[in-house]
Amino acid sequence: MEWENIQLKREKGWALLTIHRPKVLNALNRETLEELEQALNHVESSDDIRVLVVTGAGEKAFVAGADIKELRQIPSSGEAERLAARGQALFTRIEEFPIPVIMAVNGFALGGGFELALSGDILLASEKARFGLPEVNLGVLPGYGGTQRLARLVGKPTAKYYALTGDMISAEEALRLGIAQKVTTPDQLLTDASRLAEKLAQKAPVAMRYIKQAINQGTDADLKTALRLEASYFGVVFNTEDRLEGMDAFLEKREASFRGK
Ligand code: CO8
Repeated sequence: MEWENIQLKREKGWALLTIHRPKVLNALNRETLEELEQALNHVESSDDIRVLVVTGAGEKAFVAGADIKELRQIPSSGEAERLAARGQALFTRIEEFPIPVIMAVNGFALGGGFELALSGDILLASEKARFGLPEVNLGVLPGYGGTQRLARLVGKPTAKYYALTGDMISAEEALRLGIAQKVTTPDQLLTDASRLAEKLAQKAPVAMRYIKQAINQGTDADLKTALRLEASYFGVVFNTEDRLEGMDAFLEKREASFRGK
């Protein structure tokens, strides 16, 4: 499928989604949000795509935020609130997406770009990646989930520090804070992301979907409720053909071949 501001490339078992507005460092305007939604619909309806990798076009930026030119022209606070809610819903959809989403952060991931990166499951960063919530410098606040997802990830004081100062976070610091799971050279980033995508594409799809759900939903609940949820998902996944295949493959000393059923 063809879009103006994003590209979707299918690989074997996974797909690469590139935000492609290099002239504005891949800033997210409404049209790009709409196209992202369409691309997610497409990926979700393709059974053979088991992992999604998201990156930014060019060498400089993942996504440098919401499109400030567009933000400047929003006519009313009601309209601003609606746009914030729309972006939040899109990023929540990514967080809850039924397949793993790997964020391959190649450069600036600022404002809405950082918020997009925080909605993925695994974040690989180039040494050149720079994360930050500079909205405070524009007189606004992070409106696509940044205040909440960053605080839940790194704790309230650290999230407040970065949201209040707008300071950028280096790749190394992001790794230390648990924002990034791995840092790699710029040249190696997409190779590492594709290797990881290939690896995950071999795992049991239904199990991966419920692992994501158990962690996402369980960490928002108290421990007892979360453990009940985990046991109930265990029961659901136990009922799949892939569970028999995985256990048989182990006992027969061969590679499992999962069908997502
Ligand atoms: N929006 C629009 N254009 C942008 C953006 C952006 N976020 N970021 C960069 N650009 C454009 C620049 O205007 C410039 O365009 P031109 O060549 O026409 O002048 C081009 O991209 C290249 O950028 P720079 O020349 O600035 O490149 P530098 O290497 O000097 O600087 C930076 C790179 C540091 C990334 C710098 O571009 C920058 O600070 N960008 C803005 C970062 C920012 O503030 N992001 C937060 C935006 S607000 C936001 O994300 C809110 C999310 C919640 C919204 C809720 C909805 C209501």
